[in-house]
Order: sequence, then C-alpha cells, then structure tokens
Amino acid sequence: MKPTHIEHIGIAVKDMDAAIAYYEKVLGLTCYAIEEVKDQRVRTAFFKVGDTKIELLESTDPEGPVGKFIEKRGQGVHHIAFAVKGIEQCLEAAKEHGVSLIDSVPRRGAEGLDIAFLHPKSTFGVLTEFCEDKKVKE
Ligand code: CMX
Repeated sequence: MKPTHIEHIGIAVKDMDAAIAYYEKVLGLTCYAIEEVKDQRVRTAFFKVGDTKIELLESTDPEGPVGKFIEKRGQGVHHIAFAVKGIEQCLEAAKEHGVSLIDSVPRRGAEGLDIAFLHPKSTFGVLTEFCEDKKVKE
C-alpha cells in the first residue's frame, strides 16, 4: 500500500461559522461545500489547499465522535485522511500489521468517498482515515 496524497486533514471546531471566517479571511481559502454527515453526527465544511483539503468538523451531538473529542481534548486536529487505491486491500494489509480497525468494511463518507478509520491507539495517537474516490477512474 502507498497513499497517493493526504486527502484531507479533519479539524474539530466548536463554532463552524467562526472557523470558516478564519480560513476565508485570514488564510484566503474558499469554503466550497458544507455537508452534514448524519451517521457521524457532524457538519463538515471543506477548503482546498493544492491536492489536500481542510475538513472542518462541527459536532451535531455531544455524544458523537467529534462532540466527545472536543469535550475530552478540546478543538484541534482530529484526524488525517490518506487517499488510497483499493481501500479494502489497504484495510486488510493494515490489519495484517496488527493495526486495530474501527471500520473493517469501508462506508460512505462526506463527498461520496469510501472511507474507513484506523484506531488512534494503534497508529501512534493519530486517528487515521483511508479514503477512496471510486468515481475517479484510472
Ligand atoms: N485522535 C486521537 N486520539 C483520540 C481521538 C482522535 N480523534 N479520539 C479519541 N481519541 C483517544 C481518546 O482520547 C482516548 O485516549 P485515552 O484512553 O488515552 O484517554 C482513546 O482514543 C479512546 O477514546 P474513547 O473516548 O474511549 O473512545 P471514543 O468513544 O471517544 O472513540 C474513536 C474514539 C476514535 C474510536 C471514535 O471517535 C471513532 O470511532 N472515530 C471514527 C469516526 C469519526 O471520528 N468520525 C468523525 C469524522 C467523520 C468525517 O470525517 O466525516
């Protein structure tokens, strides 16, 4: 397995509108999409920086993953997502190396990508995501 690039960096924020204003006004980026991912109990906002995106994450439920993260650890970098090809095989390879999988089967994430998370306890403290855009053909 070799990721092609960092697909996005997920950043947990308490106030999405205030965070969007910072990324637009201070960094000069443009928010091109806002999307709620209901099963993850988050609202997301996206910015492009070259091939990589910044994904802001605002919790819609204090008991959801981002709500709990902010409660326990505060705002900040929540996860790093690698773009991969053949996400199922990448998960299998990670598992063979002893990595604990949060998602053993990919599921549908924001922007229609197939996504799966690896547990931060087995990835040196960084919640790690694999992403594959199956709409993109070789
Ligand atoms: N990065 C690093 N460590 C994290 C973490 C994160 N994002 N979230 C939790 N942890 C740590 C906790 O601090 C805790 O560490 P300690 O035991 O040292 O205190 C440990 O992981 C276990 O945490 P927990 O509170 O017992 O477990 P949670 O119920 O909070 O679950 C996790 C943690 C990662 C398994 C869960 O958040 C998860 O399944 N995440 C994947 C899905 C997700 O994050 N969705 C939101 C984004 C969706 C999107 O991008 O669209």
